Formats: sequence, C-alpha cells, structure tokens
Amino acid sequence: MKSLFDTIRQHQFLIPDQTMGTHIKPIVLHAAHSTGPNPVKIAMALEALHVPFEVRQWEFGNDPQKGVKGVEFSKINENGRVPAIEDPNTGIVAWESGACMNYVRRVYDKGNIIGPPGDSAQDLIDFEKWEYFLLSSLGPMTGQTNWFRHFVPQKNENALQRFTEQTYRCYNILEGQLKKTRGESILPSRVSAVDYHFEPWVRLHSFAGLSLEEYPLIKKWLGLMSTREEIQEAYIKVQGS
Ligand SMILES: N[C@@H](CCC(=O)N[C@@H](CS)C(=O)NCC(=O)O)C(=O)O
Repeated sequence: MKSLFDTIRQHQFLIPDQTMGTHIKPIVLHAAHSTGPNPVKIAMALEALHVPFEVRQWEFGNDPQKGVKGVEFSKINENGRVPAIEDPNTGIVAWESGACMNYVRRVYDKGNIIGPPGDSAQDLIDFEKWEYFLLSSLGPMTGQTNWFRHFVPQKNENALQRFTEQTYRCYNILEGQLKKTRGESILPSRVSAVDYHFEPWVRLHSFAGLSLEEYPLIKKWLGLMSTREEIQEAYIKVQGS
C-alpha cells in the first residue's frame, strides 16, 4: 500500500512547483524571538518552493507552555532551540536548521530549484561545504560575538575580540567566494539554499558590531538578497516585517 509520503512524492513529480501550495497541508515552522536568524532561513526555502507553512511563535526561556526550554516545546525539540518543523503531510518532525532545510529540499524540491546548481559530484560537495561552513563557523562565531557584545553578564573583552576576529575571518572567506560570482550568489549561476542559510546571519552584521566596509561583494550580495521576493515574504511571515 502506498504511504502518504509516496503520494506526496508522486504528486510533486506530476505537478509544477507553482501549484504545489494548493494541494499540501501547511508545514508548521516553529520560531521564537522575532529577530533570530535561524527560523527565517527555512521560511525562505518554503517560500521559494511555494510550500504552504504556518509559523508558531515561542518565547525564549523555560515557561512550561510557551518557552523553547519548556516542557511543551521539548516534545518537539529536546534541544530547546528553533527552528523546528512539523510536516503534517508526512508526520516528520525535524530540528536544526540544516536538517530542516535538507528535509524540505529532499521532499519538496524535486525540480532542484534551491539545491546544488549543478549535478556533478563537485557541485554537491560545494553545496554541502558552504552549508556546513555557515552552520559550523560563520553562524556560531557571529552568535558568540553577539553574546559577548550584548548579553554576557560580565564583560569579557578578550572573548569579544576573539569572536569578532573569527567572524571577520569567515567574512574574508565569504568575500573570496563571492568574487567567483561577482557577488550575485554564493554558489555559481543561481541563488540556492546556501544563500538562505547565510543571509539572516550576515544581515545582522551591525548588531554584532561588524562593518561591511571592507567587504564590497558581501555588501552587494546582501543588497541583491534583500530584493528577492521569497526573502522579503519570509521576513514578513516570521518576523512581521
Ligand atoms: N544550530 C541551531 C541553532 C539554533 C538556535 O540557536 N536558535 C536560536 C534562535 S535563532 C534559539 O532557539 N535560541 C534559544 C535559546 O538559546 O534558548 C540551528 O541551526 O538550528
């Protein structure tokens, strides 16, 4: 007997992406704290693929019913962080933005609209290495810079300097990659989910106390990203503007 999952896969194969939204139950995207960079990435991908979704907002902290560290949310993500997604079409629950993104791609991007722009083994590796670079380096370094600049209970200038330098180091790497595309996308030839992973983190550079003065291509890329409809829509749905 065919599972619902098989039905969806077949369904997608048969109908164009643009009409998918009318046949699929909305995915629940769990988010919190309106300016956090991680949930909005997933909204960008869902928007780009015309997959319907609804946003459920949680609070930071351990309120049992409303908090990301509370008992209710721990049933969805025991790590107490957002994003998480629940897909009523398949019964799948995912957390960690990389896992959420790749689930969305595997199930809802049969036309490869936001995946690796080419189909060689190198294209796949290039996609993964930039995705992992954001998830393991640029994102966490920026997060720590934010923590030591704004939230740490006792100032620690050494730590702030260390994470600021490390974030700039990541910006240097990104600027070098953007030279290959004249700042149009992180991977050559078109915008992909990799750009969605980076955009919310780099957008928040000034909150982290970082300047893009020495990064003209990052600046250009960020400007181009902000004109894209799926990105604008994602911010409206997740952050309200
Ligand atoms: N590695 C995780 C990071 C998720 C994360 O740190 N999310 C922030 C919001 S953007 C969060 O939930 N913070 C809540 C907390 O730290 O209590 C991912 O990529 O999904």
